[in-house]
Amino acid sequence: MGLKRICGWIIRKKSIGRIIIIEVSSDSVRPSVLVLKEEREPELFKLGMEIDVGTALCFEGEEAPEQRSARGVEYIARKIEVYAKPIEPLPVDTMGKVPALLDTRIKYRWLLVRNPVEKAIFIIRNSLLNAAREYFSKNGFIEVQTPKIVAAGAEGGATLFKIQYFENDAYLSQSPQLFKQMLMAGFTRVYEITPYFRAEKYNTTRHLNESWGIDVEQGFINSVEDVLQTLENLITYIIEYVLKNNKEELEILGVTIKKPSTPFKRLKFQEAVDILRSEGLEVSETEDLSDYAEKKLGEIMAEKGYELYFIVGFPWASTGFYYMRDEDGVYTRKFDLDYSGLEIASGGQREHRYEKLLNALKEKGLNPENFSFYLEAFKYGMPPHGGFGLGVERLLMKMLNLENVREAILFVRDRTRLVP
Ligand code: AMO
Repeated sequence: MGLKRICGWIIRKKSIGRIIIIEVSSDSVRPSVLVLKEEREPELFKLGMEIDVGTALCFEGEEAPEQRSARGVEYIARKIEVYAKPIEPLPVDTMGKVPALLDTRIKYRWLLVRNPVEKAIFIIRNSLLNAAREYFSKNGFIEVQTPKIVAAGAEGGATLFKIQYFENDAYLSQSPQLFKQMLMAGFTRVYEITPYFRAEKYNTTRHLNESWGIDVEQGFINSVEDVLQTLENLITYIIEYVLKNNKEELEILGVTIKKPSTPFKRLKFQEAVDILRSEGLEVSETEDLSDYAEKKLGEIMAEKGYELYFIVGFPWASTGFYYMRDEDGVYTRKFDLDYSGLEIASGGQREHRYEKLLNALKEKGLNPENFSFYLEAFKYGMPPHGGFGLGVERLLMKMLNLENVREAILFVRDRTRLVP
């Protein structure tokens, strides 16, 4: 067995007579366990006496022939280099034995990622994004980047963050919607992994003011079904990837993710309304489902064995201007994807016909002049297209059974948090 060099931070130190056991948190989810024996390595043992929890170090060592620790791989050290010692006791328990309140976890996330549970969540977040990129690259999507400082919003004026852009007012982007659609004038499949900035004032377990989305747009589609298929395949790919690559992390979190069964149920919006009404809920036929109705529907669908399901055919009155309307004018080709009672994505087929799009903007009370840069892209051969936005934090939250969306992002931006 060869010599390994591992760098990290001490998260636990225990002395038992002439033995010191040091747990070092590194980049893998389980700590490395250094066993120092006075008899065997007196110099390193002496050093071990002087260093404590919080110290940043590197060590060279080899795996111990007898592995006794259930927490991580045990090493016999040959060399220890100390890089930094804490100048005061740590404000939180990085070993993870004392559970911290969510508020503390958010404040000290950068320090708590030393603890296996917190680290596991963000290693899996990384896998989720790796899986998505792998899926896209295998399926002919190219990654694009669109501006985050914009002149007009796509998702409604009330949730725009206004900023000063030299002499003009500008906004932080709520969604790459307008830009990913414009790119359908020259690419057939694009995706973007992007922040969404939304000035939503409410404080819920499912909303952030800065969240991340996986956005897709694909052209030359036959129907919205092509888009549903892409999202279904993407979600399945991500979950299978995490199940395959993150066994240890899932074990540390005590989470079992069910492999999704395909095809996901496609429930018509009107069917969802009827189901909810039959359960005694008051539900509007023209508005988006409330959080409560969405949750209730999740319970009903779970009883029928559906964890992931699409709600398709939202009423025009409830959607953004850019979704394609059915012939009846009442319903649209907009859909949501819900995961155990939480909307994790929405998307649909878009209106690609210039005149109809212009009318849709007007009907929604928007000024076409503010969207002229966008409208122009529909003049020169815009094919039928569609796509979706998938919330990274919400997907991670549901996969890992987290209670609050704030547990799924390193640095939280919400109604009350602007630092760290
Ligand atoms: P929508 O507004 O539904 O659709 O957003 C897409 C997905 O992004 C996530 N999300 C959020 N997550 C946490 N906090 C928030 N405040 C927040 N807002 C959105 C959700 C949601 O399902 N342009 C369309 C997408 C499209 O049609 O392509 C859009 O943005 O998981």
